[in-house]
Amino acid sequence: MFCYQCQETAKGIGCSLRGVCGKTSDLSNIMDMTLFTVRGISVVTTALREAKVTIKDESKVNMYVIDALFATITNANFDTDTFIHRITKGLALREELKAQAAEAKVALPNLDEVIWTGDSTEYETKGETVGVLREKEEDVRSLKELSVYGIKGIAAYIEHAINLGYDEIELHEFIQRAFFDMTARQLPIEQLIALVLETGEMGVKAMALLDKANTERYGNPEITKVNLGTRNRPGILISGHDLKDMEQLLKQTKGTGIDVYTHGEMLPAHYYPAFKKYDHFIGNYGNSWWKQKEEFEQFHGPILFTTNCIVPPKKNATYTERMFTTGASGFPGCKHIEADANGNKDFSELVEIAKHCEVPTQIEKGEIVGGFAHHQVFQLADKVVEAVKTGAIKQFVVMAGCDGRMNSREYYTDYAAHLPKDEVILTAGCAKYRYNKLNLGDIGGIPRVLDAGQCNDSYSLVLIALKLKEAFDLDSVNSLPITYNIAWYEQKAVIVLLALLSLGVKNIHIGPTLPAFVSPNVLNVLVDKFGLAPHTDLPINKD
Ligand code: SF4
Ligand code: SF3
Repeated sequence: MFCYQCQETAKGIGCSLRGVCGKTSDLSNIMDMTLFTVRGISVVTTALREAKVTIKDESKVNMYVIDALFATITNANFDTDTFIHRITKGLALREELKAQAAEAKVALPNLDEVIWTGDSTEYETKGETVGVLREKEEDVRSLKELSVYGIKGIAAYIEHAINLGYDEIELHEFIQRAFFDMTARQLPIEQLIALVLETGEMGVKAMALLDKANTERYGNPEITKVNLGTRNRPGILISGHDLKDMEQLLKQTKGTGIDVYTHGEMLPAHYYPAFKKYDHFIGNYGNSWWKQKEEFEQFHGPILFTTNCIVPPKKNATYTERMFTTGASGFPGCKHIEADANGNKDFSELVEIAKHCEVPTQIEKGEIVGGFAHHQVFQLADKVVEAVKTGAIKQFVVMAGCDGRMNSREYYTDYAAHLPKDEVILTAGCAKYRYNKLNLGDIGGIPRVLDAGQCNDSYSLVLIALKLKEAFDLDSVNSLPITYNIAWYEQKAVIVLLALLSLGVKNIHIGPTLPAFVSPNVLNVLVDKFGLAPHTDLPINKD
């Protein structure tokens, strides 16, 4: 195996024996083989599209690609069997597409991805040869993987939108054409850089699509106080990013005597008007994803993972048998809830288990405030602009992104805690857990930590920046008093970063380490062209 797609990769170089995340070598090879099938399918679909051939069951093919990519995101799915099933299904789909190409007399490139066949006993060995290191030239590999990781983030976001009935064919065509270009063509470095930026542009579109889906279905997020405590009834804990799952769980638990709590990235579900009507939707339990081993023990009730981040439970964990997965997520031994043909899921088993569980142990109490997505902030725009004009707010600091386990991430807590009192943090994603309980106060009623929502809601932060640019009549977002201090961990933060770059945002600082997959030459390009810098250039304010 070789994997270096996340921030916690071994020694900052790459995981080669076993993933720091818990991914085994055989699973990693099987995931590489899954990406091999995605490349093969993408080569054929793109050749068909270029020849103007209508693809049969196109949405089935598109969904296959999206799901396969999403499932390989860090901490989304640890279940090798589900990937073996995906590969078999993917190879069969590729053959169907090849038959369409033959019928329409569309020539296909003679690539391994297009012609290889084998049975499931061969997948792992084949996977060993088709991973990241198949590309020998370091800078080419670096640029390709930068695009691939961004595309994985896009795939995750559009899967949530598709679940809500929103889709854009342009995004699927882009993803598959990008894999075609990276597989069948020898793109020079300049074109690979262009592909990275195009990935960012598509990231903006994917986040806009998901924002539209979430807000049209559930209303615009609004300022909300989220309870951190518990009450005296058993509960179900829901984690991940999928709001359709959230909705279905709330509907199905209504009137059952079971409460619902969010964990990790599901916290922002509380900000949506449509979910506020459920009086058994109690609050947020616990903290960031990596605290789950301790927090799930104390929750006592069933836990539903709708997406990443899953941390493999310890062998003696008491909650493994209460763990459920759905969507692209999976964990061996945990029950997976499939959607029916209409996208409906049956969570009744969780409800039945919950009825026999102890009530959650209270681990915190009090409230936190969030819900500062674009619509809500626009309503406060006059107040915000006035505060900037009078000098009450001197600077905004965008601290969106992911959280992670490394001790070095305490930097973000210290950085936030010591920010000058006239600076305001704009956040989104699970990175917020490093400072969202610090009680940093407010500036004339504007809280100093404005949480827009999940990592995909970084889109809101972009809209807010554009609104401020307009309000101050500036030529560029780079003239605004905004510092970017982004924390990254997995591939959704990669697409957030590429989206910001594609919008022309400069001087973004990232940490707690630079990505292992960015080669020294590629880093030079990012530094020269965009002023990308490590977070260490933003020291903690010691005044
Ligand atoms: Fe290593 Fe991260 Fe890959 Fe897991 S996802 S194997 S920790 S690089
Ligand atoms: Fe967090 Fe896993 Fe990325 Fe959606 S839940 S931001 S790390």
